[in-house]
Amino acid sequence: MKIASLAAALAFLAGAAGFPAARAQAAASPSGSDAPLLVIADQDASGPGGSDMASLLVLLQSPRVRVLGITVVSGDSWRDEEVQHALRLLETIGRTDIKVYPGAAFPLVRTQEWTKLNSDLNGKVTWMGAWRETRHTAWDEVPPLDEGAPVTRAADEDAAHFMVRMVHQYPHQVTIYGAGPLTNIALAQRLDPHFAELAKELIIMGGSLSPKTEAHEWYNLPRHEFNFWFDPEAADIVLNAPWHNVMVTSVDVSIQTRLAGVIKAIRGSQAPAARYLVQYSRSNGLSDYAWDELAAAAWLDPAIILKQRDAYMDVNLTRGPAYGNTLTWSDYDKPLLHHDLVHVQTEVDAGRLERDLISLFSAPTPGAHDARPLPPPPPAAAPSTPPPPAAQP
Ligand SMILES: [Ca+2]
Repeated sequence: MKIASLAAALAFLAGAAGFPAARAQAAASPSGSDAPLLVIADQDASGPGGSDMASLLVLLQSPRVRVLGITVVSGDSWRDEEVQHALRLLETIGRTDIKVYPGAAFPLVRTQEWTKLNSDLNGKVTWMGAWRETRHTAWDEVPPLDEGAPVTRAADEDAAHFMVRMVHQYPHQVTIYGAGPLTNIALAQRLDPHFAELAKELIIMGGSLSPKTEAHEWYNLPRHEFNFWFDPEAADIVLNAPWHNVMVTSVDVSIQTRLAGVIKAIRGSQAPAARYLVQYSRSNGLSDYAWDELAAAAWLDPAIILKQRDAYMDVNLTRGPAYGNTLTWSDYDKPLLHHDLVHVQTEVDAGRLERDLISLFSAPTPGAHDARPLPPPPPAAAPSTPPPPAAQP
């Protein structure tokens, strides 16, 4: 791994004004200074609204980004429903030219049944995603969507094969953005051991180090984070793959943010992205942290991040209370097993993030065509399904 590449250094130096940082990244990339930033958005695309969808909009709304495809993994919800939400989002903003690739329906090893038994023995987990007790549909059952069913269909190719194909087609140019459980990315790495080294970099929302919060999801479990927890073995595979650069948005930095101001500021915008987010806003108090939005926005504008630390990172694979917890080491105490340093964001400029998100969401969607409007909101326009307090979406 290139711990401090020239591109990253240029990006941070240039990031003091607007969005020039990522242009510096592009300038140092093989694709040239004016080339779009190529990204595959891997997401547990629950919806409508919420962090999963908003983060896709961060990428889709940037004129400097070319989203090669959206790959979907079970996590916050089940894959098949998430695929439908992603398709409907693309229809809403008029970007049905971007395909949605279904990925893993289940984690590699962890099961819902084992997890339930483990919680009875070792304590409850606040956010269970697709496994939450309030969800009663089967994994392959798609309930009616609040935003209406999409008219487009998912791609025939699966997520992992698509990702492998793209890094071979655009070697060292594709950023892998992983904002769900890392199952799809792990499968791609196992399909083709050259996958990680052929990618440009990995951006992930995952892991937790020492978040300053009294929210019960982390107060007694500071190393717990949903994406790593849901598929620990996948996270282990991905964190041990030979990436050139890994940037981690952890719980520590996400909980320094709030999205209520963003939703308030874009409420008057007629842009399809803004109208979608306002209509399905989950901004209802404690749970309006920027999770995946922060990972995406900080990739585009590294100056959002005020501090980061380098660490060796892995996931606890021991079946027990700590299964799926984040592990980190320094040079002083790291194990003999091979690990590469990752960059963990630790402090955020919340005001700059808010300004960037408002600017992106309230703008027309680049490359939009034949947008399919949302159904009108119900008379008592309230968020459709308020998430549990402080749960990580
Ligand atoms: Ca996610």
